[in-house]
Amino acid sequence: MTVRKNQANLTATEKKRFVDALLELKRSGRYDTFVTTHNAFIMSDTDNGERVGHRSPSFLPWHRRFLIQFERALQSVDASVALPYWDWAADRTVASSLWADDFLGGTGRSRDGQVMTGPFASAAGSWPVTVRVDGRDYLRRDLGASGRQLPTRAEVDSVLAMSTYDTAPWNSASNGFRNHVEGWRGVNLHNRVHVWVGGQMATGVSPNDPVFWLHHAYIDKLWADWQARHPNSPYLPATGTTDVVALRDTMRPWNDVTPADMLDHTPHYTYDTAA
Ligand SMILES: [Cu+2]
Repeated sequence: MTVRKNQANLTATEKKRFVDALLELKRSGRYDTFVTTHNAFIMSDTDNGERVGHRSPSFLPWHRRFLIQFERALQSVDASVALPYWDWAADRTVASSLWADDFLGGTGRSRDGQVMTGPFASAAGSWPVTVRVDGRDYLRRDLGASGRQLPTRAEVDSVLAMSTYDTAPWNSASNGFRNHVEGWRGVNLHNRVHVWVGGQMATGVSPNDPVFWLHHAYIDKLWADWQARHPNSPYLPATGTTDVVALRDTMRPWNDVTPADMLDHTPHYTYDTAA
């Protein structure tokens, strides 16, 4: 059974096996297919057109399915691996063990943002950035640049308190839990974390940085936490809405999975906490 753990509680062995599985997916070319898929959706999801992966109600079920697929790929390399999650409201500084040399490595150097430490540093030779939007082929970060702050626990709790899943017009202008957790409106949780990390994480090719998966695993957990807090609040919209994935509509690119299929995460994985 897959148990997703807080990254802060991983053992040295768990970190090494996770990193080694990432490096093997990268070496085999499978990793980059995930980067390509994510960027294609970032580029095509629009507020007034068809929208599936982002700025829409299906942001949460789409990323849940995307992470399950990625986690299965990791497990095809090492069956003991599960995606860890990063609670950025708790581990909120560059001194977090998340950014140590034995895990994801640290921030980029000032000259060009290049990550110089850890297994994903360009000089280590195992992490070429091939799916990219400019000429730079090295992983970049700018953790907490310009005094930016990660969301606080109080801000997370204010979003978890919202009882309505999503509202018309079902995009970046919406009220409700989904758009507040995604971050286009209000205190801004998910989007702000991408910006705080900087580098590729602040672009459409954000899965080039392995922290993408830990960030989204925590966003996914917040959805589960919200469901536990609001057991009578359904996914919305319930039925046919132009350009928007309703509860029982299939989602691209898989075309065999609906938001309804993704509401319960427990057939796929559980968490290390009761929530
Ligand atoms: Cu994201």
